[in-house]
Amino acid sequence: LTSGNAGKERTLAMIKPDGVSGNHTEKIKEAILESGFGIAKEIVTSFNEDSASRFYAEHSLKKFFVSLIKYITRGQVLVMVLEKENAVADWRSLMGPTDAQEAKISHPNSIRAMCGLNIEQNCVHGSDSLQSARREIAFFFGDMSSGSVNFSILNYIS
Ligand code: RTP
Ligand code: MG
Repeated sequence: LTSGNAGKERTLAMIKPDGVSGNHTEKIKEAILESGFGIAKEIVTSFNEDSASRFYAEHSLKKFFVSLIKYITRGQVLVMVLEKENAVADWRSLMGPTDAQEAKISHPNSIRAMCGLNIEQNCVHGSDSLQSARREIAFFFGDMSSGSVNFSILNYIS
């Protein structure tokens, strides 16, 4: 017997503060489900400066880091674990390019084209590799004793 999860991969998707406050959540979730992803886990939460700096540690030396932390801490985010074959690459592809202005031209049906504003306020996040996906899923959903999630989970949605 093969399990229902055979061949499935998991990735971390996040609707960023501009996506949540802009009322794009339902539209984005529809696109996710229409593209064949399952939503395995889901939470609404928010970053503080500390948790945001740890989540985006790889960008700590970039010029845009301070601005990125300010942006990602400005409101609630919706974090999901998506499940499907080839989930990491397929979610990146559904999101579109980082720069939402570029997305509007080159990938007009992508989520960033629909909901994003510019290269920073681009509405959604997706893990960039299987390794990142494992780290990011553990960051939000790993057990509390690991110390990875020490910011408040404001609201659980089953
Ligand atoms: P993400 O991590 O959010 O899925 O986006 P990404 O892989 O497409 O982009 P990445 O290079 O990892 O950058 C992380 C986030 O930082 C902001 N950013 N701002 N001002 C800028 O030049 C700039 N570049 C990136 C974006 O919010 C980007 O998603
Ligand atoms: Mg990235």
